[in-house]
Amino acid sequence: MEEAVKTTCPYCGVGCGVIATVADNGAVSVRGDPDHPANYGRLCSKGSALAETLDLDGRILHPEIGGQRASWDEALDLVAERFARTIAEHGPDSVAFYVSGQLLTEDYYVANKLMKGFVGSANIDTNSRLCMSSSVAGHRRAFGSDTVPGCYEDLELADLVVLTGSNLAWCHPVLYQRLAAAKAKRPEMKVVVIDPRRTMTADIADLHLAIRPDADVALFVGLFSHLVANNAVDQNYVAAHTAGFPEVFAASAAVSFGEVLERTGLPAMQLREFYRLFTATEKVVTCYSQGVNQSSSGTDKVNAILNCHLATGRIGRPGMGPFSLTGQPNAMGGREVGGLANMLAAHMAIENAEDRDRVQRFWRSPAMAEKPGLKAVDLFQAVADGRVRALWIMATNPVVSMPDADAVEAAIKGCPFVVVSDILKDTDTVRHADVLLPSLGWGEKDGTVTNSERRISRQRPFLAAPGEARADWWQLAEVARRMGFAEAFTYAAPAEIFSEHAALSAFENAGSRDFDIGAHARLIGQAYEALAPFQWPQPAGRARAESRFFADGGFYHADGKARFVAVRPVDADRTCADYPFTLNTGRIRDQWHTMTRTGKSARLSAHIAEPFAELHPRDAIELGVGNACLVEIESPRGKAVVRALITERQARGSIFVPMHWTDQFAANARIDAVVPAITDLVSGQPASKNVAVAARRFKVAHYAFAVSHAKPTEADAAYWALAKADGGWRLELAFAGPVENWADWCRRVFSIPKTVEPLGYADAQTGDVRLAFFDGTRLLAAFFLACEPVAVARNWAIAQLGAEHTNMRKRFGLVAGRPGADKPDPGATICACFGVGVNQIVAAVRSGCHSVEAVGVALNAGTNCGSCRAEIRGIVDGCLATAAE
Ligand SMILES: Nc1nc2c(c(=O)[nH]1)N[C@H]1C(S)=C(S)[C@@H](COP(=O)(O)OP(=O)(O)OC[C@H]3O[C@@H](n4cnc5c(=O)[nH]c(N)nc54)[C@H](O)[C@@H]3O)O[C@H]1N2
Ligand SMILES: Nc1nc2c(c(=O)[nH]1)N[C@H]1C(S)=C(S)[C@@H](COP(=O)(O)OP(=O)(O)OC[C@H]3O[C@@H](n4cnc5c(=O)[nH]c(N)nc54)[C@H](O)[C@@H]3O)O[C@H]1N2
Ligand code: SF4
Ligand SMILES: [Mo]
Repeated sequence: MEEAVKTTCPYCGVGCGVIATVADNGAVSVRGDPDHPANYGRLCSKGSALAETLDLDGRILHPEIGGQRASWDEALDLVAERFARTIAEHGPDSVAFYVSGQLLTEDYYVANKLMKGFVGSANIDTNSRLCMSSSVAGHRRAFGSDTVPGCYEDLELADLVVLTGSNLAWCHPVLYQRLAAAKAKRPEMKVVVIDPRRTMTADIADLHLAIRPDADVALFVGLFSHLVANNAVDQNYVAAHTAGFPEVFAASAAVSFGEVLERTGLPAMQLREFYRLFTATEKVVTCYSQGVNQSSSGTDKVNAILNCHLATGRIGRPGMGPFSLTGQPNAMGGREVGGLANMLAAHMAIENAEDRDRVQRFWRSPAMAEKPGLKAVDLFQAVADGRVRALWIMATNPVVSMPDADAVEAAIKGCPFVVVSDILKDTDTVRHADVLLPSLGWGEKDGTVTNSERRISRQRPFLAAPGEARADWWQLAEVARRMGFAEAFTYAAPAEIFSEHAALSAFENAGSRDFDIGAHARLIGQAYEALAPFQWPQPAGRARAESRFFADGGFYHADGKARFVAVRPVDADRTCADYPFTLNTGRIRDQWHTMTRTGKSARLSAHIAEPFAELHPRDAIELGVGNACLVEIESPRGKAVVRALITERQARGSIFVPMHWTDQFAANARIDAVVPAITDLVSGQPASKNVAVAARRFKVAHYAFAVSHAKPTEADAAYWALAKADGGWRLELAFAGPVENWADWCRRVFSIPKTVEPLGYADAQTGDVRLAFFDGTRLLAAFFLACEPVAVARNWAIAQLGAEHTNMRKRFGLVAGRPGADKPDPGATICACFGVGVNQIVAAVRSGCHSVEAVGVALNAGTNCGSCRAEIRGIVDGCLATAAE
């Protein structure tokens, strides 16, 4: 019997409901949950491909100590003993946890309770430091609490949606689709995108402001002055519910329009138009994400935005408000349990003695942390210099995602005792673990997550635990018991943890704290199993009609008023003669972070299969970098080598490189090795989007492309980038010089038996080499080498892995590296769901499909998850424009 289980997508903070079905033969399929209020049935390309990421390839199936298989008892005893001993010898601050917004709330709650209430240190920080901490700090300064006031519906109800530092189309695709659909229905609705790059999100924008890096404070300070000058201030709201207006008024007045123009680099017309729209429109939502948070002025950027919404009283009402988009599936849940080093549980403050006392009484804890702990960057610094001597890393990959990543790797390597809980055996971080604990992954684990609009949903298991893998909360509770805290960690199931968390949120609360889910404090067994998605707050016995905050004030500072925060624009140009470019880093549509899951899907890997650097065409010319050449990016911290992608979407002087590639997928593309650990002074969040770098052509003698049935072993090449492909793997390569015997090289890297002779040729004149290895009618590997970037059609070559090569003509066709006349090259994949390539779309446009919809009818492209619709529109528009010339 097929079983359909309602659960939640494990990727972005939109938090879409998913229905997973397991067929009798074990095959899993997923679809959007039509009843879930985040997505109403929609899923993006990553959500739709979830079933392709669930295989057990590379999973850790049992604990390991020093690389050797161990029993759970041995591993847990060792972790408890080493942590206890380190604490006894060096004090509670000599140990630390580094956790993740991808933990479930239950896991996170237990980790935080153990460290802050029982170890007695606040040295627990999380990858949310790299993600949300500027928003948390900005919210707390303005509101007195870390509250996101609005909900998703506001984006549909607004007349103006401002997206700043957010690539919503790629990073929160279903929310983007909801916005795009609302705008299609009400074309008078305006969208403004503020981003130094022209991203796919700008596709639906009425106005795109290509702002200079980190000029956001200037932009919003200028807006504040404009609102005041044009009588847009809501005097009643400001008088009744806020404090600090005069100071901000004075600070803003000190920044002239001319200064704003200069700092933002925007044309005056555009800036005026944005200010006019914002001033004239009552229903405004301002959404922001990492272009705001990941900055040395991140917290000020947040407050500059909040100031404008507070001044106009546009907050907490339908279609109005500031909206911080959370990145990870449970970034919000992590904030609820107080997982950051400078927070306490249930939105209480660690620096507040009453709060500490309250939590201590509730937990009956022997040793409460008395001061904030180390924030991520400082934490790894403390690991490096030996202040932290035992570290537990859970559900995050800091060797890839932390700034100054090589120094972080060295710190982890040098740490006397490192525990890693992960699902994969081989990641850039896992490889340095002394103790490796196998965790449950999505589909196996059981608990709750909270999305960007404060909606708590269940993640339910539908697969059996593989091998000996166990839940993260269980691992933590077992170690806590072994450290002597058995009574406080008796949990037998996640429901018990959730109800304790809910009870703490209501404990001595009575409306004094925003986070209150007391209605669920006695949730057990079946009720927890059946828990439907709900938005907080949900206090016990006091039904709340409104799920938004602050329309009528009620802020969480002692006087109930919000604070305006006087912020000043700062000079953020870090470039100099040696490092003349600004490196900006971020995400692509179809990969998730360090690729440990999305990298398993051939379909998702087809969208962009290689690490790249987006360069402006004029910069590329000056650097002598042609399209598809390799480019080296260097800062004083490190280097990376990636493919050049030349595009007008990129501003001059600025380079965009994705954050995703790891040492597992490329030779040298961990971009955080290049990013220095510059942080926001208030939040401690690293500035990942504004790095001074040098760029140059990476000179190589040969470029190559290969497809292989077997996973290639580590290639000794100057450059390589590996990706999953249908029927095997694809490998981009470059070599500094010739290799003695190319056939032998291929045999070694593609695990081909010595007995298999290649079909192919080496052209001494052009330097081209083409080799194909067959096992009967099946292709084992094909290798194409040239002195220029290899022009062979990638999708065609990949398709040969699955094809039957019945006769010699076909086999020679492969070596010639040309698609047969019968099989045109589909080009780079645009629609991941149906595998439709750019060439196919261009052909469809040429044959009369002049809209995204028409292309959809002809090719199905863009008709499933819709994530690629913006790209299809770009291709259609591009073709039509070319045709009109
Ligand atoms: N496909 C995909 N989706 C994801 C993720 C993923 O890995 N892959 N990760 C999730 C997570 S954890 C997060 S945090 C979110 C992040 O979601 P986003 O914040 O939307 O994504 P980013 O690409 O990091 O950065 C957003 C934009 O900020 C712009 N930017 C850079 N500097 C500035 C600046 O100074 N000012 C302004 N206004 N903009 C600037 C960048 O050009 C970039 O387009 O995505 C989530 N969704
Ligand atoms: N340069 C640059 N750096 C960045 C960013 C950027 O924009 N630019 N963005 C930053 C942001 S916003 C974020 S959120 C981080 C993300 O960076 P990371 O958190 O380091 O990235 P992930 O790949 O999501 O790491 C999750 C790890 O947990 C494992 N895992 C998956 N599920 C589970 C589970 O259930 N339990 C356990 N124990 N393990 C599991 C995965 O295999 C993987 O190793 O990167 C940050 N770094
Ligand atoms: S938008 Fe996509 S990645 Fe984000 S939760 Fe929904 S399906 Fe998952
Ligand atoms: Mo994030």
